[in-house]
Amino acid sequence: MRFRAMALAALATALIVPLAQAEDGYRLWLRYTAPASGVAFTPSNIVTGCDDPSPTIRKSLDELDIAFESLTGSKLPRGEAPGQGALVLASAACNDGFAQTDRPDVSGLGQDGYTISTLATGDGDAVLIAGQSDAGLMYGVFDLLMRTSRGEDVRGLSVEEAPSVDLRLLNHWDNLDRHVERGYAGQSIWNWHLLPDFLDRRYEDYARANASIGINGVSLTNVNADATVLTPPYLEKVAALADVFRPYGIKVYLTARFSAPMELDGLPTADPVNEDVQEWWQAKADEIYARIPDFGGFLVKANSEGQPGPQDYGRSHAEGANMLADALEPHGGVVMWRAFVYSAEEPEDRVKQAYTEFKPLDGAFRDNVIVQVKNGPLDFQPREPFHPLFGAMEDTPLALELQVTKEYLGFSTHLAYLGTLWEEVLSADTYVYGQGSTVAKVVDGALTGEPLTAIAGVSNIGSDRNWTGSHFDQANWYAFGRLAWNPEASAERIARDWAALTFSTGPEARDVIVDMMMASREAVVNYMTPLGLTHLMGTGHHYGPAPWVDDLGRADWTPYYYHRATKDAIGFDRTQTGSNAIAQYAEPLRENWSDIATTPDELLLWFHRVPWDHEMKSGRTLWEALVDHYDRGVSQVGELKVHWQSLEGAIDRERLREVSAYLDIQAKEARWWRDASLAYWMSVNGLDLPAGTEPPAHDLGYYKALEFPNAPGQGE
Ligand code: GCV
Repeated sequence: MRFRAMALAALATALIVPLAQAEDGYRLWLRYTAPASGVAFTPSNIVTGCDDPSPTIRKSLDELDIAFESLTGSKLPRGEAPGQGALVLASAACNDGFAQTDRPDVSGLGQDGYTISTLATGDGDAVLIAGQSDAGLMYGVFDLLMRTSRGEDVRGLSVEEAPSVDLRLLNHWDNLDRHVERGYAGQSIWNWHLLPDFLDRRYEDYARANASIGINGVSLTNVNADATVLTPPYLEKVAALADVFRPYGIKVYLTARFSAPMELDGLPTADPVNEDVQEWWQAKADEIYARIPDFGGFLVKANSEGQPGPQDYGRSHAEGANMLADALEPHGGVVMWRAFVYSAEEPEDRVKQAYTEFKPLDGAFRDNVIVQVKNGPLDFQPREPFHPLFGAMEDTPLALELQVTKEYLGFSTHLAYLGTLWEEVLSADTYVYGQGSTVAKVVDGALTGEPLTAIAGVSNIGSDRNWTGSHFDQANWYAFGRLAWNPEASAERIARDWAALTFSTGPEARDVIVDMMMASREAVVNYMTPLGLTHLMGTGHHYGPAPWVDDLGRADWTPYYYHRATKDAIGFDRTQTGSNAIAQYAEPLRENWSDIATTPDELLLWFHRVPWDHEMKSGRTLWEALVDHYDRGVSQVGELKVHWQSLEGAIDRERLREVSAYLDIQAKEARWWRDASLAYWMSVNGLDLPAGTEPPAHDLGYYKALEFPNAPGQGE
């Protein structure tokens, strides 16, 4: 029997080793494979400035071990004193082990900042990574490892880095039953049933990945919130996750259901001015902090899409947020209060409503409240103008909310690199503080002077082996972290770094991948919602085209509400003659966007109602231009496929094959989008397709009859 067991163990090892190296995407951008040019610098040893490093520094040392073992075949030895070729780690709390003359100055680097520089020692030059905090030091370690993985020589480097934004959060829309709202990568990674006793290894790998890109907060649960997460058994589970994340500098946040005092403890009301309600939340905050001393705070969706909130009692969003803020304030917690609200009564153009609601509340929020605003005024569409609240709230900290999961951009099957979408938003000029008042500068506090700054990304992470449902969607997680750290970073530079870390450091293959990524989002816009069209997706699940839908419970959930196509014209008039949504923007945007001639083509039908025969800047009619965009989108996906196939032999076969199959799905669905959209527009405008254009493969009835009751990620 003993022999049998050993034989089985040996077999298991033989199976596990190759599987562990399988190109299944599990290792994300932390693959630590030797770059094509070789590892430029392998330190002789690692020296830390303290005998008893903190958990964060210990995790940094573990990461160096994992990385160098993978990169070079062996871990770096530990050294006693800095010398020639050493890697030296120092922070304010880990500095006193050095001789006075060798002691690095770590003051002034800020909470999460770090430097990588040369440390001259009596024995030659060492590489120094220094952070004021241990978390800063850890970010520096990851930076050095990423550079080394990309083939850079870190000797002689002089890097000084600090994040521009304080709170860099992932928002999971994960339910307690592990369904992920708008999730396309399997179930939630939080296994609530097995927590707190079983800690999946994934939790730590998730934390490593987040720390490597500077993410320092995680809201665990859906904003369509379940109060159960605030009960003692669940708080114990949350505390177990917080313990895993803490050494990586990551705090946990929870979504707070506004009606929790009623649901959990039978209070007759959740009115924020009621003293019992206030005391309930104070006691709840005390209870949470007793278990999780560094708890980040609450994320709240209130009075939006059926969620309870202060308006149920005639109170304002500020009154609701401030009540929670008062409960968290003694513990240092924050409230992230979402501005994604629109009235149940549909009083005005939906894209105006958040501004109408929140602008009058500017200055009314407590200092520990951040109003969290989606990048555009509608809802994470493939393209929207930036949200007019950016710049408009001069006395209120605003967090930018981005959607990493691709609810409206083809789920996880379509290749759509969101770095370019986010760069477009962040670099958009609000003009509120004069030219150059970009959204990035509003969000990072440079213009407003707000002391509290935040960016949140709706997570695309799930239990799929590759974490995000597709290999390329990992890039969106990565890009989110990089842009949250530095909202002025270049999307192309981020794509290049990611491609080198995941697929190839060989410049040719890397450049092919970067080119594909950079073109991908515009391709999606072209075949889904060109020329400023928006919200044309299937009802509820948002999978595929359904521009014909015009009869849902409320008009502003229908595609028709947004395109308003008739025989003569298409588009939503948001100028002075229409809903006047442009009045929510500053000059000169207001003036530019009032006039069709000065409105960029990509926002044309967002702001204007335009006759089908309108002559575009290109000289074509609107109809011809629209058809051309659909065709372009389809052919761009075809090009993505050709580029991808050219990588055969340059990247591993497993991922080559998987991405290839996904691109085939995307090609099929791009064609579906084009054909269904054209069939519908033609049924409305009665126009023929321009000469030489391929007709839709089916008639409109075919597309209308398609149903997808089991499409993934649906909401309640
Ligand atoms: C969590 C959109 C999504 C909803 C989501 C909502 C929100 O409407 O379709 O699933 O709900 O945004 O951001 O709150």
